[in-house]
Amino acid sequence: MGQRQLIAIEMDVLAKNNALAAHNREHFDEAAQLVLNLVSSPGSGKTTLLCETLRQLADKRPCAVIEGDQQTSADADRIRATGVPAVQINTGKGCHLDAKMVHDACHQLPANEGGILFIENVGNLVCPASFDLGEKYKVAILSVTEGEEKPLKYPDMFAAAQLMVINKIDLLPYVSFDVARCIENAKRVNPYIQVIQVSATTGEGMDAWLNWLATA
Ligand SMILES: Nc1nc2c(ncn2[C@@H]2O[C@H](COP(=O)(O)OP(=O)(O)OP(=O)(O)O)[C@@H](O)[C@H]2O)c(=O)[nH]1
Ligand SMILES: [Mg+2]
Repeated sequence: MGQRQLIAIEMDVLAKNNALAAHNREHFDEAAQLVLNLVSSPGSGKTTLLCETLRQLADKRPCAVIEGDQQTSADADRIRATGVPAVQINTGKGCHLDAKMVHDACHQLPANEGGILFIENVGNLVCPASFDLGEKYKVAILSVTEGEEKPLKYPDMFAAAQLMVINKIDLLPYVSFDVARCIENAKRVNPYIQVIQVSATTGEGMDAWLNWLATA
């Protein structure tokens, strides 16, 4: 297959996805739902942060979660253990969620009028950047064990995100990670990106994250 044909197919796939994402967004707006697309490399702490967030938030505001992973229902099980409804999507060979998968998953969740729908994307700093799911914001999670240069190496993701959450700050005394440099790097690819520093395991910084959610 020639390069031109490949580009045409890719553009067609993205155009179809964008149309479905717009449809999702209409539904989310009608239901006054805040929808966030959590993106990161594998293991940055998305599910841990979500579980802690739900423990603190779910009795104040209706919440639901869509989990995306290549295989297993491990993350959806962790979410359900907090009492919050969750749907697991397994993407198999796929490396990202798309708008159709999210659309179908929403029909398996209870109504969530005025609530928050968290979508945990497949752990991957590349592909999920290109696929709109209909969310209001992408939230990029970066943990301090990954290196402060990641926003420059994977700029599309940080350019697409409204917020960068720097997670695992409890590990800062043990790793070589320059927080100021990381923020500088993220702002080079996205001058408007907001930044919050948290530890999902100790709870440090959770207030700032919960305040951001309250006003998002
Ligand atoms: N020290 C420390 N460890 C954390 C923190 N947050 C998550 N972890 C650990 O990091 C590992 C990965 O956490 P997960 O929440 O599964 O990460 P994830 O981003 O959901 O991973 P995938 O879904 O596989 O992409 C687990 O061992 C967590 O306990 C944190 O704030 N501090
Ligand atoms: Mg996870």
